[in-house]
Amino acid sequence: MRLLVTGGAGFIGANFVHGAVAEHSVTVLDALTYAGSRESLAPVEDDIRLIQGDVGDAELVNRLVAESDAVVHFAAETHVDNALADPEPFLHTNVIGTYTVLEAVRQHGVRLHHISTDEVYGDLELDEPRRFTEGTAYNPSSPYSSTKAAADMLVRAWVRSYGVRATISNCSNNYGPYQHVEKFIPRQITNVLTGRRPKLYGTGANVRDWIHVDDHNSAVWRILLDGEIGRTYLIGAEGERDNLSVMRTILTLMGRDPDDFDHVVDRAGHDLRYAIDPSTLRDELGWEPKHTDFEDGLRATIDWYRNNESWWGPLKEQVEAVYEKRGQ
Ligand code: NAD
Ligand code: TDX
Repeated sequence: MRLLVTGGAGFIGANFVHGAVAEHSVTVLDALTYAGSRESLAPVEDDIRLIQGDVGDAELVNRLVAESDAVVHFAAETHVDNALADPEPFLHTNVIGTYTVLEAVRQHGVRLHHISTDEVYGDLELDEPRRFTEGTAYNPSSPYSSTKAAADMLVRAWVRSYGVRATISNCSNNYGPYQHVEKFIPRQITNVLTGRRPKLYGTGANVRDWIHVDDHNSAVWRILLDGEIGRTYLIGAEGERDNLSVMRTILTLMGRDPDDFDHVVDRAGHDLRYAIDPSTLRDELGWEPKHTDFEDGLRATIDWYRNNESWWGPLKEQVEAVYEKRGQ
């Protein structure tokens, strides 16, 4: 296939591209914002075409979509804390960017897979048995999740109104190599590696449902190849953990005292718990996650950050300076 991967220089997109080049011809469209980097695509740089550009640039997107058999749309502004500080880029990239992709795939009849998040469903209580399913009502809490929800709604409307051939997936929290050091797990690992104390928001009771990035991407492939047009699939690996436990596990795996971290100012409107019921994907498309041992996955991720300081080192100071200003 000739694949157009938007946001392919970001965390999940780059891991996706690394796995795609063996069998497919890949064009990456990425604005190379602070969150994207050429270095993330260095292992495959000779095998891909990387176009630096904005997913909201209709002329450019139209031209690239016309040359493609399928689009996998990862490009987004993704960090909740940044969205709280300045929502505008989230409106542009997540909403207008998705609209621009939809108009182009509509014009050229190209298959689209739209990447979304479980955060569109809002949050759950800690003790409720319910998990998110494909039928859960949208109830986003943050400027980030509301723009992702808006994008999902546009995709659904373009399928129904214009017959666009699209699928959507809503995945839980990813971890693994090439994740920006602004995010929870890489931030704590690189704090330890640079002699800083890790930072936990509030009490750390918030629960996230962790999945290894390779498992997310293997699910995306299942949906792209065999998913039913118009459908939404939830992706998760039954990996619920509270932030305090994850923090203590990282510290222990890095040979530190598990309580050697700071409690910092909590996030405004902080979603309490996310949890995905992945049974539809498993039962209908036969997908299974491979990285089922979270500690093993974390250990390998810690090793990756230890061995790739040249990738994250240049980003670290500035990220921590911004957090420090916010008291986090
Ligand atoms: P990321 O922030 O690491 O990467 C985003 C990429 O998009 C970057 O390379 C950036 O340069 C690019 N980009 C941003 N604005 C752009 C624009 N206007 N035009 C073109 N490119 C632009 O994000 P990620 O964690 O890899 O997330 C990828 C997708 O997966 C997003 O849609 C996100 O909502 C979704 N998602 C992420 C997670 C997670 O845990 N990280 C979980 C579920 C869903
Ligand atoms: O330093 C920190 N300390 C801390 O306690 C940071 C950066 C975060 N946290 C907490 C906040 C969350 O409860 O850890 C949890 C995870 O935080 P993030 O890594 O910012 O992820 P989250 O807000 O859960 O959103 C992520 O998963 C869903 C991605 O950033 C989104 O793009 C994705 O859609």
